[in-house]
Amino acid sequence: QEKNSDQWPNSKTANYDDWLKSANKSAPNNDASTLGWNTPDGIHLKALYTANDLQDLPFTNTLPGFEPFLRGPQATMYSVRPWTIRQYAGFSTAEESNQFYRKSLAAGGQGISVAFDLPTHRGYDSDHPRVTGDVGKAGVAIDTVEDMKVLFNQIPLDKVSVSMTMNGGVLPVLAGYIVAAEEQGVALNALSGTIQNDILKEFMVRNTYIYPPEPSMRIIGDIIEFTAQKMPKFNSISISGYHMQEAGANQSLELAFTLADGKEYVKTALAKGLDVDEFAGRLSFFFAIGMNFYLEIAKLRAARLLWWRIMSEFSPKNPKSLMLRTHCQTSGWSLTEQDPYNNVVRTTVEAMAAVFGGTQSLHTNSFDEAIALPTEFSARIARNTQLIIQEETHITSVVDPWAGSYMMEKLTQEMADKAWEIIQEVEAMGGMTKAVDSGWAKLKIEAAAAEKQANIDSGRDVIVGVNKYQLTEQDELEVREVDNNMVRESQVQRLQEIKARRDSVAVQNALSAITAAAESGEGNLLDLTVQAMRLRATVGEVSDALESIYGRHRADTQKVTGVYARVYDSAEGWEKLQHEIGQFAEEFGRRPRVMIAKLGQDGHDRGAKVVATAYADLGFDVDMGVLFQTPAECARQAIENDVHAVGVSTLAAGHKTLVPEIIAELNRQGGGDIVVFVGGVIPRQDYQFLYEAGVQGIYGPGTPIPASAKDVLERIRAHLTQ
Ligand code: 3CP
Repeated sequence: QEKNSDQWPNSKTANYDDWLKSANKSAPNNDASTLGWNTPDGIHLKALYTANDLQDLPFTNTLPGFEPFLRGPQATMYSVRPWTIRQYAGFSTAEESNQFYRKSLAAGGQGISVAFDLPTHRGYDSDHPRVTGDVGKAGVAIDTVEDMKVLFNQIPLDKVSVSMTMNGGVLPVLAGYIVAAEEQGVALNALSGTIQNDILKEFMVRNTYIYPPEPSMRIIGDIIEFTAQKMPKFNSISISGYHMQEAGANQSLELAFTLADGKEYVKTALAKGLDVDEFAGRLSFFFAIGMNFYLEIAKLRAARLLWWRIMSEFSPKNPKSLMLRTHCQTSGWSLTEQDPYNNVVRTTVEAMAAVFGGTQSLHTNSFDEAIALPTEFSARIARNTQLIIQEETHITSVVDPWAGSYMMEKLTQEMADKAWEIIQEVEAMGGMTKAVDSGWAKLKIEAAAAEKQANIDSGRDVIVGVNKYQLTEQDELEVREVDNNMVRESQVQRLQEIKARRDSVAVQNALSAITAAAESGEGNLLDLTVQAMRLRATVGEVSDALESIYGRHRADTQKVTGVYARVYDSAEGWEKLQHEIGQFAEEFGRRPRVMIAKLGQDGHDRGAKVVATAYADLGFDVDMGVLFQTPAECARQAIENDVHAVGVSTLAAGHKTLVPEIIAELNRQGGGDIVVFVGGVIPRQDYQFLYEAGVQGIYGPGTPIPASAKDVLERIRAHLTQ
C-alpha cells in the first residue's frame, strides 16, 4: 500500500550503542570512542556529540543580553550593530601613522588602534642611547603631546574611538592623548576608547613593563579612578590573554590567567575605595583567536560565563559590571613566513571563530605580519576579510548561532570548568600578583610553548607549507621597511625644538610633583601627568620622574627544562644529535655553550625561551641573556661566560642595526671567535646583509629547532678546528 506522500516516513531510531558498533568498524583499532582530538588543555574533543551531552549542563537555555551573558553582552548583538573593525597599526613617525589611519578609516575601518614603538613602551625618549635600533620600528614613536597631536590630526576624537596598546609607559601616553584631545576642543567625558593598561601579563609574557609589580599596580588603580570619574565612555583597561596565547599558552590557560588578572584589577580598584559599579562596566578584555576553531568559539562563550561568576562575588548592582566585553585579534603566531598567502585563509578562519564567539571588536592580521609590518596591500586584504564577513555572508543576522549545538554547549562548559580549576589554583596561591611574582604563571606558559613547538617540530601538529606540503621555491614578497635612522633624527629634532620653546621651570615643577606623589602614595598620578604633558614634558621625563622612586624592574631568567625533550625525543634524529653533542664534549673538554640573547627593547622572548629549553634538553650549556641588553652589554656577558656562540632572537625589526653592532662589540671586546647566529622574524631580503655583517646562521620562523641546533653545533666545531 502506498504511503501518504505528505507525511515523513518513519525513521528507524538508533541509540548511541548502535552508532558505536557501526563506528567501531571503521575506527582505528576498532575503537571509535577514542576518535576526535585530545586538546592541549586536556579536553577530549569527541567525534560525536549527542543530546546526552546536554544533560546536566546548567546554562543551555539562556538569552543574550541577560545573565549569565554566555550568549553575548547585547540582546541583539550583530543583528543591530556588528563588531567594530579595529585594525592595530602604527609605525615610523606620527605623520606617517596619521596618514595610514585616515586612509584606513576612509576605506571601512571603524576605530583606531595605535601601535607604539618599543622606546615609548619602555618610557624612553627617541634620543635615549639604549634605543637606537628601536625608534619607530614596531610602532609609532611618541615623545610629547606634539607627536600625539600629529597622530590624531583631522581625526575627531569625540567621534572616533581610539584604542592604545600601552602598558609600561601608560601614564605619559594616556595623558598625551587626553591633552591632544583637549587641544582639539574635545571634552574629557566625550572620549571613547580603550587603553591596554594591563601590567600583570607584561610580567608574564609581553615584557614591556617599566616599574616593579607593586608600583605598577598603583598606576593602574590611579588610571581606573581617573577614568571612572572623568571619562565615563573610556575603557580603563584591556585585560589581555592575547599575548599569553602568542607566548604559547593553550586556550584554558589563556582564559584562566586573563580572568584571574581581571579579578586582581577589580580588587586593586576596590582597595582605592571605588564602588564596584563605578568602574567594572568599563573593564574590557582582549583574547587571541588561533586555529583551534571550536575551542576558540567555546573560549569566548566560557569567558563571559566565568566573568559573570567572578564578578557576582562582588555583588554589583549594575548588570554591566557582570558583562565581559572583548576585543579579539587573530593569532600572529599562527602566521607563517613560508607560503605567506596561506595566512589570508588562516586569518579568515580565525576571524570567523571570533565572530561566532561574539567578540565586540576585532583585528585581523595581515598575511605578511610574520615577516614585517603590513603593506597597504596586505592591510587592505585584512580589513576586507572583516568587511566581507560583515556585509556579504549574513553571519551577523543571527545572535550566537552555535547555541544549542551539542558539541558547542558541552565544549563551552568543559572550557569553563578547565579554566575554573586553574583560577582556583591561582586563588590558592593568593591571587594573580603572587602567581606572577613567583614566576609560576610564566613557567606554566613556557612549558606549554615548549610542548607545542616540539609537537610541530616532530610533525605531530601540521602546519601547511611549514612542516608539510612545503614549497620547493618561494617568491619574494614585497615588505614595508621603516628607515629607523630617519625617524630617530626627525624625533630628536622635534624634541630639541620643544625643549627650547617650553617653560622649563614649570615642567620641572610638574615632574617633581609626580615624583613626590610616587613617593608619598598620595594624589592621582594620571592627573599629575596630564598637567606635566600639557606643559610639554616628554614621555622619558615622566618615566624618569617615577623611576627615581620606583626603580626599573628586572626580570629573572628562569627556564623550564625537560618539556621539549619529553614530547620530541621519539622523533628521528634526536638521539643522534644528543650523541654528537656528547662527542663534542669529549673532544673539546666541555659541552658546546651558547647564549640566547635578546637585544634592544624587544621583549618578545617566547622564541628565545623555547630555543633555550630545547637546546638545553639536547645537551648544550645554555645561558640566557638579560632582557633589554645593549649589544655592548650582551657581548660582555657572552665573553665573561666564555660561550662558543651567541644566538640573537629578533622579533621587532631591529636586526639590521643591532646585529652588526653585537658583532662589532664582540670583536672590540675580544670575543671575535664567538659564532653569531640569528633567529626570529627576518625578511629574506635582509639575509645577505646579515651574512655580510658576519652572521653564521639564520633560522627563520618554522625552522625545526633540532635542525638549527645541528647547524650551530657544526659551525662551532668548524670554528674550533679551523
Ligand atoms: C554595541 N552596542 C550596542 C549593540 N552593540 N547597543 C545596542 N545593541 C547592540 N547590539 C553599543 C555598545 O553598548 C557601546 O556603547 C557601543 O555600541 C560600542 O560597542 P562596543 O561593543 O563597546 O564596541 P567598541 O566601542 O569597539 O569597544 C569594544 C571593547 C573595547 C569594549 C572591546 O575595549 C575595545 O575597542 N577594545 C579594543 C582593544 C584593542 O584594540 N586592542 C589592540 C590590541 P556604550 O559604550 O555606550 O555601552 S593590539 C595588540 C597587539 C599585540 C601587542 O600587544 O603587541
